[in-house]
Amino acid sequence: MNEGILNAVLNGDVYGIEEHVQQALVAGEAPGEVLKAMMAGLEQVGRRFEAGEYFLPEMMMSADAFKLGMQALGPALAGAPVEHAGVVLLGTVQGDVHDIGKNLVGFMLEGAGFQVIDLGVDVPAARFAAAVQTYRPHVLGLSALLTTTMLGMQEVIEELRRRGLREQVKVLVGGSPVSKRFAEQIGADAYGTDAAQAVGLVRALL
Ligand code: B1M
Repeated sequence: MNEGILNAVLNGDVYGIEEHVQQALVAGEAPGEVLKAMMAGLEQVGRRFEAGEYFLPEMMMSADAFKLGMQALGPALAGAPVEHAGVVLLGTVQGDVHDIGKNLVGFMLEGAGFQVIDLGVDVPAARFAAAVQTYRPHVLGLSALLTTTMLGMQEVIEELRRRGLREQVKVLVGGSPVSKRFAEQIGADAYGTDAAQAVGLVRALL
């Protein structure tokens, strides 16, 4: 594990992270390994936050460092472009501003050749439904990181039903508090544990 990269995320080193990532890539480290180290850093941030050692400002600096690291890593991780495989609409549900996981899912899907339309964060159910009507995606991907906001996924599915759109789109849900059981309960088509798996699931759904 690249400790320098892990610590750059953990310490919210927004000035140093890009250099750390570039150095690792130049040294021949696999992009997937660099990403693993960045994610391990965020994992530790979460633990420190739970333990009351980190507060919102530290968590935000770490999130910013992660995003800058992703920017530096992006081209290497994406690999060669492939043919257009389908359209995926993505977003984080209402009340939730966590977007790192969602962005990673979107990034991997784009790398796999899907066209990704990202609605961003804090997206109300009505906006998801309207976007399904407008863009006619093959798959709607919903992300939530809070136990409170994951309930918003059910609202999105209900809103799709109300508008007669549910059968037109497959719904994939994900995010750390979400489970396969929860996905089944709310009537989603699939549950993804991580970004790499999400790509396989989207392929399978199509
Ligand atoms: Co917040 N936060 N946060 N946070 N935050 C968590 C999620 C938390 C677990 C921290 C903790 O207590 N240990 C906790 C949630 C507790 C709970 O509900 N169970 C928490 C909390 C409480 C909060 C606030 C309420 C804090 C407060 O204000 N008191 C607040 C809420 C704000 C809001 O949304 N309304 C808040 C705010 C923030 C920041 C803004 C500071 C920042 C987010 C910045 C951003 O995203 N732009 C932040 C961060 C960074 C975190 C942690 C540290 C990291 C999250 C992350 O990006 N992980 C997080 C603790 C942790 O997770 N260890 C925490 C890395 C990312 C790659 O993983 O998002 O899980 P993840 O995505 C994975 C999978 O889940 C999956 O694939 C991804 C890649 O493999 N996946 C999908 C995700 N979406 C998917 C969709 C799919 C498929 C797979 O298909 C569509």
